[in-house]
Amino acid sequence: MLNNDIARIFDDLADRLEISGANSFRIRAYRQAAKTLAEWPESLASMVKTDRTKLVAIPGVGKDLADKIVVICETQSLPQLEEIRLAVPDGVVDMLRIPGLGPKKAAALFQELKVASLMDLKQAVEAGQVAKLKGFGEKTAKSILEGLAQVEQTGTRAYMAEAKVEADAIVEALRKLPGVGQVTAAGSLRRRKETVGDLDILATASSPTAAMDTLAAHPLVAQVLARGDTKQRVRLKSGLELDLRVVPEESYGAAMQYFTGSKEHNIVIRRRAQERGLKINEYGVFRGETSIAGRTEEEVYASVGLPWIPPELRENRGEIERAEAGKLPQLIELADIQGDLHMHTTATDGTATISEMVQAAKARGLKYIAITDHSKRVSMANGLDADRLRQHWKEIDKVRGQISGIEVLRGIECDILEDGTLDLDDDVLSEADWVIAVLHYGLRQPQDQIDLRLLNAIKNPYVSIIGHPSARIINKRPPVAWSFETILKAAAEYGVMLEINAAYQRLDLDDIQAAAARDRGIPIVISTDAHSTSGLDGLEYGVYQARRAGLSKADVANTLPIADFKNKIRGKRAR
Ligand code: DGT
Ligand code: CA
Ligand code: CA
Repeated sequence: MLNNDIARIFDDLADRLEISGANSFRIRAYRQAAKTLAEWPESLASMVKTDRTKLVAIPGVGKDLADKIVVICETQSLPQLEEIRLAVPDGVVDMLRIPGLGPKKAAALFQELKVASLMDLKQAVEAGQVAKLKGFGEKTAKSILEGLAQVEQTGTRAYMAEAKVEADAIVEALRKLPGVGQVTAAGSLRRRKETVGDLDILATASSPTAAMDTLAAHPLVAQVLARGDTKQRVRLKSGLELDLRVVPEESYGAAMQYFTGSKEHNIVIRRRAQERGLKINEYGVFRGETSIAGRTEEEVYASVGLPWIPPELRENRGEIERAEAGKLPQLIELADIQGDLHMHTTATDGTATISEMVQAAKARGLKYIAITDHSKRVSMANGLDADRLRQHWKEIDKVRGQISGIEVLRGIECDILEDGTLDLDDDVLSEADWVIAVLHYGLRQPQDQIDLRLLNAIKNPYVSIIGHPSARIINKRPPVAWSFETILKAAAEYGVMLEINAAYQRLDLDDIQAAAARDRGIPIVISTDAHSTSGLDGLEYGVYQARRAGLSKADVANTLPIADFKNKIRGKRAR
């Protein structure tokens, strides 16, 4: 049981309780616990084994929750969840994935129309039943139908970050096996796509049978779906499916190239091979019957006249032409990042104090950070008004004096209100070192209003950056209806930076948008938006997205030394 799996059970429980109309206090407690547990740095399963009395020391975890965590770790399930599952079936919970369809509406659909799956829902909308339901109407029915289409497109893919944790565990288990040589996760995971459909693991092994047996017996695996001599497909307990292919040493590079994809990239590579009288497949590169390459990916690319191409770029978005011209970018790496400019503390909805966050950032080798708690509009997260913010900054100053070797900027994550004004006045914003402006509310406003809000923020002299600019949540919430071009132009003109928010459910800007921003000369900042000390480890996901965007170190402002970074902020204010 990974912490994420445990967190998911509490989230699931909260969803079902909410649909069944339970006490909102309990629901909130489960949700808050899910969030805390997902980010908890220690393995809960090992805590249960070694010292379960420590569970209650986790913020928001009382005796009742601690007992539940123990039961989950010991039985892989929770009786309360199984019980409520009978009253609120999975198909009803699925409906919550539709934007704008909350627990109350899901409950009404289930109780009044017996809608118990997305398919039922579609039929009910098409039969006109939903529009007639009290509290729904034509407009809601139409937006549900749009939402259904969106869920069908994106709903079933797993977050790459979650899939990677599982893939890493399985790769490691296979590597330990005697007779196993190389093991790598290929496919969309290796390309660091934000979501993955399934996992594709490649290995070399003296005994494919032993490798497949090890996979089948792995604790993360729920079921073997198919098995051949060198190939096995399994379903993990998380629901994700995984293909293991055992390949010969001399084919390893060819198999990696083939199964890393993308399909679109590989089509062009295959065409280049044909033009050279060669044939490429997962076993190697062949001239007639003779294999001329296949042991390494470098060999495979060299056989079609190309340098090795980083997996993150393999989407046929111009990388092959760039490789041919010797113009592949030197992609940014995690080690290039010197600062993290977006994080929360216990002052609002974080779980660690200022001092703990600073220590944790320093321990991770960061040279500077910005503490950016919420502004007052985010009342659910105990957002700060001007007085509390000034008090909070004093606390930051105190910590600055106590911890050396890392610079701490006094920041704020300031909401851009529905009418386009900022949640805090200029006089207090002018005292900040770093102001992140963000959209949190009114995300369904029409394009004109969204653009107006973002433009107002960009024009404000004290706003340094727009955080999670599109406000999307992957698989859950679409981007705002902005005119991205308009926003880019304004950001470039006013010297406002744009964030790649590294939270793996956000990754916002996305890869294509970040590349467009870079093309306009807009500095990108990759930040974690950490709500806990372990949240600071999420930087890697933002870096992957930046690499997919083709960004180099020079395109990302928080690779700069602090003095240069500060000059960029000052430069903006001077304009
Ligand atoms: P996913 O799983 O939907 O996130 O995306 P991928 O890219 O991992 O796709 P997947 O798992 O279907 O296949 C892994 C890679 O294997 C894919 O990127 C390219 C290669 N591949 C799979 N099937 C075919 C095929 O029929 N033809 C070719 N050329 N390549 C294939
Ligand atoms: Ca895949
Ligand atoms: Ca696959």
